[in-house]
Amino acid sequence: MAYELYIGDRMYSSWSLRGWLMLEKFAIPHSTHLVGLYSGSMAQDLAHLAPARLVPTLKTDQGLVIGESLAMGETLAEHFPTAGLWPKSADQRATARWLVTEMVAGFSALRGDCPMQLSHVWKDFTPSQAVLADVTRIEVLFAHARSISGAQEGYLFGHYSLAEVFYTPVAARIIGYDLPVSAATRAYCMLLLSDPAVLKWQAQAREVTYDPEPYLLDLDRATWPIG
Ligand SMILES: N[C@@H](CCC(=O)N[C@@H](CS)C(=O)NCC(=O)O)C(=O)O
Repeated sequence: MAYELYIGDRMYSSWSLRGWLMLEKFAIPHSTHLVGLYSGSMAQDLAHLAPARLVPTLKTDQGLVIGESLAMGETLAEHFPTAGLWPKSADQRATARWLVTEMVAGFSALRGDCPMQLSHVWKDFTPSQAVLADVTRIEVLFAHARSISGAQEGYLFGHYSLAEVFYTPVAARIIGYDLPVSAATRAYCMLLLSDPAVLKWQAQAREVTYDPEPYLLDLDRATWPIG
């Protein structure tokens, strides 16, 4: 039995993207099941995995169901200890866990005001002070990670880890709403969003059309800057 991942709509489900990246980027064999997050059939589609009720949900190769993203990541790191989901160095691993857990528990203004979408860039979006504070905090955390790892550019801990998995949808929000960040943070966001796995996910996301479009804003759009 291979790992089975249940995901929601690729265009909008930031957590689903995380769940998929933690399998796809570490070459863990899996199959993917799309559930009807925006079509209304989600509860029915996930009923056989209860008490899991959100996407992503993972069913392991042993048939165990895990219904929270961080629990999925930690479990996969245990099952595949040489795959590099967490950094090897204990200090870097602790710091990566810090970044990931702060993301899982926080940035509520950014997450609430700037829902992930992978189709276009909203022009002239005016972020609230709370969103700006979240973005500043994210940049502080990135700088801290680099001070621990010594990685001046590229991946935060020198190689792709769960930190990149959890911050890829954050990068999509920063780019998709053209939020003000340093050149270094923008370059890091572009690196995450240029990943071939993310581009594959995005291409599949764009095969689906929505009417009405979720999270519509009364703003002009620019094209997504990658691809
Ligand atoms: N804490 C969960 C969050 C998952 C989550 O909120 N997923 C959203 C989609 S991105 C969802 O299933 N929403 C449906 C709902 O809230 O009913 C995790 O870490 O996996």
